[in-house]
Amino acid sequence: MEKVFLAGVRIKQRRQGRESGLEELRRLADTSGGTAVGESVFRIDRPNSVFYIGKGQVDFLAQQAADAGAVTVIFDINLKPGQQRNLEKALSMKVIDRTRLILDIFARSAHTQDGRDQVELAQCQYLLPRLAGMWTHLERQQGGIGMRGPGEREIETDRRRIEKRISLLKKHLDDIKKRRGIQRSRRLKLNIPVIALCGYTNSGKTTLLNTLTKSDAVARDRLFQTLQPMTRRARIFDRDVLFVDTVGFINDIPPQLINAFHSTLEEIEPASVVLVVLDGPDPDIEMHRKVVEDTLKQLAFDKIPRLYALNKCDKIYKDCHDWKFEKALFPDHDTTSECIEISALQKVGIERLKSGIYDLINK
Ligand SMILES: Nc1nc2c(ncn2[C@@H]2O[C@H](COP(=O)(O)OP(=O)(O)OP(=O)(O)O)[C@@H](O)[C@H]2O)c(=O)[nH]1
Ligand SMILES: [Mg+2]
Repeated sequence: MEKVFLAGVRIKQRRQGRESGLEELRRLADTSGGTAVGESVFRIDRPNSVFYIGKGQVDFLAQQAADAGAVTVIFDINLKPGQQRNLEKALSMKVIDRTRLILDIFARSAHTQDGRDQVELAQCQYLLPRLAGMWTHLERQQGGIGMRGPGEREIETDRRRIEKRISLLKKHLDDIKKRRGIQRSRRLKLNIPVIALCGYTNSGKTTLLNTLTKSDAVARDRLFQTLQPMTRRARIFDRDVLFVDTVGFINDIPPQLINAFHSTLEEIEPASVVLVVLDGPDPDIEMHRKVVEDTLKQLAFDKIPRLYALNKCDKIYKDCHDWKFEKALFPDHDTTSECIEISALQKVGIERLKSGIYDLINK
């Protein structure tokens, strides 16, 4: 396990509700194979162009991370290539930002060729503007004398290689997009309602898909287990339906990933119902719900009727008799979307959920 130091950054004025801790960053780091040996949260007025955080904070961080024996510092914000480079120099350690960390997890989770191509495209796009900086590092390590010339040439060669790779991958992804489009229109012709399971990563989408369709897709307690959409047919009372499992959402999703995974997310498009799966006991549930809603809006899927499943309620209530099974509405909610308490794992509340779906598809 790689020893990592977690660095959170909070902008002082931008305090929205409960300030979330570094719990998610720790989970992300853990999923990508790191062990957190220490952490600090830095409060700043505004990001600075050199290091993002202040110079004094950088010195403090360098000391803390070194004392903890870390070899890598992971930030919970996105850094510009220059900031990342300056931080690596100042800290004498590898610096990973949020996008790079998430890309790394996606790379580990991509088990199909399509998934690997999607991740590689996102990684290439992330890498391209950072190439020049990588050479600076090498130069520093090797003394720099006489290195500039060939180095610059090497970067040019690398850049061209990566650009070529990007256009090849884009072509692959176009083909995937077409293929998925054909499959989708075939499904549409069947005239079977599609129910898309969407939600924050690790909320239990795949577990719910398994429960609803009696399948055995891999569900695990790790972030971004599912990268490829999966469609399963099932019956709800007298109607055939298709459930689609989708890639999980996350706060501050790297733009490169949205682009690369667009064909995956297009599977939500033909849905009659978006079933939003929420991790009920998670203290960040409000943030999760907001991220899901914002992402659906960004993808222009916010007009599709929505139903909420408050999952993992077995962790909230001690036994099944305590369950309210209310079709609770969120306090600040402006629509009449229902929220049904369920446990995908213990298979509780599933009939009620099915009734909710049934009502929506028969509207
Ligand atoms: N206690 C409890 N755990 C659950 C429930 N549903 C899912 N889980 C657990 O939550 C973890 C994540 O479940 P997944 O179904 O893989 O979640 P997901 O939303 O598909 O996650 P990604 O594909 O990674 O985005 C697993 O360890 C599940 O066993 C539930 O109702 N109760
Ligand atoms: Mg999943």
